[in-house]
Amino acid sequence: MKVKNNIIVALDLMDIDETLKLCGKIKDKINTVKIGYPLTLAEGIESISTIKENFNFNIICDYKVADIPETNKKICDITYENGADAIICHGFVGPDSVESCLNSSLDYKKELFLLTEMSHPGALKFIQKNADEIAKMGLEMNIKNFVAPSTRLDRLSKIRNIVGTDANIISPGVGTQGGDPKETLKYADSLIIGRSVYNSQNPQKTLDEIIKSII
Ligand code: OMP
Repeated sequence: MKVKNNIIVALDLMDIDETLKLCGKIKDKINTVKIGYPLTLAEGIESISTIKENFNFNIICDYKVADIPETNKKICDITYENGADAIICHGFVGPDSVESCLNSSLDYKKELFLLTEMSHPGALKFIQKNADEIAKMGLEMNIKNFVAPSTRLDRLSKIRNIVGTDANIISPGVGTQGGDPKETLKYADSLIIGRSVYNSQNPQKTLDEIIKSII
């Protein structure tokens, strides 16, 4: 997946018309978006194909898939069938559950991102303690795409060291959660940015400023 300007916009709005309006404003600056439960639960799984048909963006479905293997397969299959180019799954559920997502991505010739450590403060309590092992598991399973936090550059750097330079890391937490775009791109391949863009009075200008700051 080639991410234009190394920026993925998280479309965490809950209204498809508002989302399409935003996409229209930012379509020249980016080519990759992430949608998650907010939009999908509000507007349905057709949100994926609606965005695809209108803008032909790469679409990452952030469903943080975290169930038993059989259920993971159902979730991933239907998400890819509805037009997702990639899905984010959780790693803490273990290798069988992740493998099920990976197999679905291979069946549909699509991509899978493995979430290692999360960006929010609560991640310190449980997931951080196991994030290195989750990253190692992904590497052993031949997973190429990872999610790691921009809010803790030491941890992002550690996860980059584990997964290696060939892996693709996308990093949330830039902007509103405190992560710095340029510093993050020392270790990650792309930034995930939500509120700073979709809550901006002028999303194009905000993106231009971020793009300028990372050159
Ligand atoms: P903002 O904080 O508004 O920029 O949005 C960040 C986006 O990244 C949201 O869609 C979150 O759900 C998502 N995210 C995190 O913030 N932290 C994580 O650890 C993982 C994700 C994610 O998987 O995308």
